[in-house]
Amino acid sequence: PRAVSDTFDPRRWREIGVEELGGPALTDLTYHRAVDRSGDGAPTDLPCVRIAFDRPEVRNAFRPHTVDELYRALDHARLDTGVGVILLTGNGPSPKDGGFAFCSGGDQRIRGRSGYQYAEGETAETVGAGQAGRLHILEVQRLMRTMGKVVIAVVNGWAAGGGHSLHVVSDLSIASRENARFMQTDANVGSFDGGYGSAYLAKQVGQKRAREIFFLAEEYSAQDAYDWGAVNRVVDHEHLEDEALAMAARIATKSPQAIRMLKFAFNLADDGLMGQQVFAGEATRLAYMTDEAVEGRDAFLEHRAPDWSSFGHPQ
Ligand code: S0N
Repeated sequence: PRAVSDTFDPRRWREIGVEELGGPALTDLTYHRAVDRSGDGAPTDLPCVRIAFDRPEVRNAFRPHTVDELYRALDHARLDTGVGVILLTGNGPSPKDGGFAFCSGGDQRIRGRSGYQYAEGETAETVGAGQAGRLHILEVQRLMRTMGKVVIAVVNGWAAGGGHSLHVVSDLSIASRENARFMQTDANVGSFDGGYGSAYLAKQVGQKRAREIFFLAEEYSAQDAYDWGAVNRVVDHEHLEDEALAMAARIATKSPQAIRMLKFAFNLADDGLMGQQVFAGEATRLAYMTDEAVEGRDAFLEHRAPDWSSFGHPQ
């Protein structure tokens, strides 16, 4: 594949095309599967994908169409049982000025009074009423949060506004020592993420620090983010994706079920009843695998009373 960013090694990836993804070709993102090309034959897939914002000329700001594509790619990765880790990052640097960005949040050029218009050039009047003014980046946040796979934010440049929130909601974050920069600009532009972007950030860095990050909207570095507990690792820019792939490979050596249950356990208390629902759904799925649950199903289908006698009452 073509090199889509300065940290991208084409030998380590293959592009996931529309025949695999389904639907129209991606315009605002790139989507790749990690591969092992060390053997003699065809490359073999590794359990990791790379989803990257591909609008470097606007610091990888997302428009509604970008968000639609992000949801599609994330859900495709969720459904692929061969994938355990999703790297979320930004392509670049910008061809205009060489600037680096992970994501700078909502595209302010197309923000209407009722939210974000569906596409550049369109207005609330030219799209269907149900499509105008959506803030469906929050649906993406929920998908990242509730998918039983590990999402790693690979912060190669600016993480600002809604881009900052995407890093916050990711399970892990790795940041470029030289180019990652963080700023929560929501209050600069009269926009606010009152959900995970702020309240969950406070869980990570503490209330005073989170309020400072939002109320002052000052720039902070990868090292600051590390010191405050907001990123896991700070690495040299040139090794950023190597480190991300190494982390993904290490996670791939772990029990997928344990990772999934742990992620939902970490989420549970902060996500309230929704967190309990997601965790409990997994408990039910595991219970279905027991002879006891099979007896309950079979008894119903065979029109007889269930016989629980061989299962006892666990201590
Ligand atoms: C990222 C910043 C700090 C980078 O500064 P730098 O390096 O000086 O570059 P610039 O010269 O400013 O930018 C280069 C070019 O890119 C354009 N551009 C940058 N960001 C955006 C953007 N977000 N939208 C549109 N264009 C952007 C610049 O205009 C420039 O273009 P040219 O060369 O043509 O002039 C700096 O760029 C910056 O501060 N950017 C804005 C960051 C921002 O305020 N983002 C929006 C914040 N709000 C949201 O994201 C809301 C998101 C949302 O949907 C939401 C809603 C409800 C609840 C939750 C959320 C959520 O947060 O997820």
